[in-house]
Amino acid sequence: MSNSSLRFISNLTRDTYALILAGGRGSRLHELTDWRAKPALYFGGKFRIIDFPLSNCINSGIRRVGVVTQYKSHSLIRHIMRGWGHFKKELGESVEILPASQRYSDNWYQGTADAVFQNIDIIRHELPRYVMVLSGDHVYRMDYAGLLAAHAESGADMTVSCMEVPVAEAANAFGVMEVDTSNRILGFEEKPAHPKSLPDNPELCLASMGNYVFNTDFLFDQLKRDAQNAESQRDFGKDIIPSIIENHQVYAYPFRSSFPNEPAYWRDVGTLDSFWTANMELLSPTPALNLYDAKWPIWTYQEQLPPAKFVFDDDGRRGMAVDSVVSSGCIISGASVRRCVLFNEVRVCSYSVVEDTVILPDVVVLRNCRIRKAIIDRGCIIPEGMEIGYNHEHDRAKGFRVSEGGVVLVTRDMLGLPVGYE
Ligand code: ADQ
Ligand code: ADP
Repeated sequence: MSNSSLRFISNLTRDTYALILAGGRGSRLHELTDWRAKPALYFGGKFRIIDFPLSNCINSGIRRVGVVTQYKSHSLIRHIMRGWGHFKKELGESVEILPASQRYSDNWYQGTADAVFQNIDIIRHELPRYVMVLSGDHVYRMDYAGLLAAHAESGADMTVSCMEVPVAEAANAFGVMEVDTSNRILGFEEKPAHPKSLPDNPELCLASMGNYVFNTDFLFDQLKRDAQNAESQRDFGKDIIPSIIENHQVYAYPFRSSFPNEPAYWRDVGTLDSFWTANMELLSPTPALNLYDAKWPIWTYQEQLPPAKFVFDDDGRRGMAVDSVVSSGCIISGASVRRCVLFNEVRVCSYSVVEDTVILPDVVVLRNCRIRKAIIDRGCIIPEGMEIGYNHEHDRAKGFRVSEGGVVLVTRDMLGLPVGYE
C-alpha cells in the first residue's frame, strides 16, 4: 500500500468515533444471559464477546470508543473497566462506558437508534467526522478501515456492512437488503419472513451485520428527525435505514475476510446451540476463526494465573486433555477431557470423563462424573458421580435445560448453589 493511501486510512480512523451497542439481552441464550448481557458472555476459552468488536476497533486504529450498556450490565462494566480501562485520554485514546438513563427522559434506551440519540452530546464533544455504530453481539475479526475507506470513497451518507448468508438463516433474524451494481442500497427489510435473495443465487441473500458508518452531521439530523416521529420504534434496522434509502446515499459494504488465506468469519452466537458450536469449531486444527494471529490480537482482561496442569492422581490415573482448549489455572487430575473448551480455573477430578463440553471459568467437576455435550456456567460445582448429557429425560428432571440441538446447559442456579463465589 502506498504512503498516501496509508495516510488516507489513518486519517479516517483517527476521525472516527465508534459506539458499540452492548445493551442487548440475548434472550435465546436463556439462563446463560440471566445475570450478564450477551456481550459479556464468555467465548473461546479466554474472552468475552465484547472483546471482539473492541479489539477490532483498536487493531483497526480506531482509538475512541464508547460502549453503550443497558441490560444486566454489571458483569460487562466490570470486565471493561478491568480489561479496557488503561487507555490514555491525553494520547487521544478512550474506551468509555455509556450507561442508559443518563439524560433526556426517564426511559431506558428504546431501540438502537435511541441508544445513540441519547449519547449525541457525548459524541459531539469528540468532534468526529464519522461515527461507526457497532453491534456488541458478534464474534469476528474485521479491519474496520476497509469499511471506512469504502464509505469515504463512495461519498455515502451511511454505509451498512453486510454478508451473504443463506436465506433460511436470515429469515426473521437479520436485516436484508437489495443493492445495485455500485452497492447502493435500493431496498431494506428488517427481519423479513421471506428475505429477497441475490439476483444470481436464490439460496443466498445480503444480510446486515448491524455495523454502520455515518457522516456525523447526517447521523445527528436523522436521529433528531426520527425522535419527532411518534410512530418510530427508534431502531436503525426498523426505522432509520428504510426511511433514508430513497433520498440519501446509503451503501452496502460486503464484508470479506480482512486476512489473506482466511475465510470471512462472522458469528451471531445468539442461541445455546450456536454458542456451543462456535466454541467447538475452535477445536479444529485450522479453525475459521484464528485466535493465534499475533498481528490481530484479541485483547481481554487476563487475571494473573498459574499455567494449566495435568497430573496423575493418587491411584496413578492419568489426567489428560486431547483435542481441547485449556486455559490458565486449570488442573486436570486423574480425569479425561476430550473435545472441550475449558476457561480459566476449571478443576476436573479423578475418574471423571468430560467430552464435547464448554466449561466457563471457576468450575469444579468432582470425582466420577460423566459429562457429554454440555455448557457448564461459571462457578458451578458438579457433585460427585453426576451424569450430564447421557439421558436428556434425567437431565431435565435435575432442572437442567436441554437445547433443540441436544446441548445441556447447567448453571449455578440449577444446582441450587448460593450466589456469591468471588
Ligand atoms: P438485532 O441484533 O436483532 O438486529 P438488536 O437486538 O437491536 O438487533 O441489537 C443490536 C445491537 O444493539 C446488539 O449488540 C445489542 O446488544 C444492542 N442493543 C439492543 N438494544 C439496545 C439498547 N436498547 N441499548 C443498547 N444496546 C442495545 C440488528 C439489525 C439487523 C442486523 C442484525 C445483525 O437491526 O438489521 O441484521 O443486527 O445481527
Ligand atoms: P460474570 O461471570 O459474567 O462476570 P457473574 O456470574 O459474576 O457474571 O454475575 C454477574 C452479576 O450477577 C454479579 O453481580 C453476580 O453477583 C450476579 N449474579 C450472578 N448469579 C446470580 C444469582 N443466581 N442471583 C442473583 N445475582 C446473581
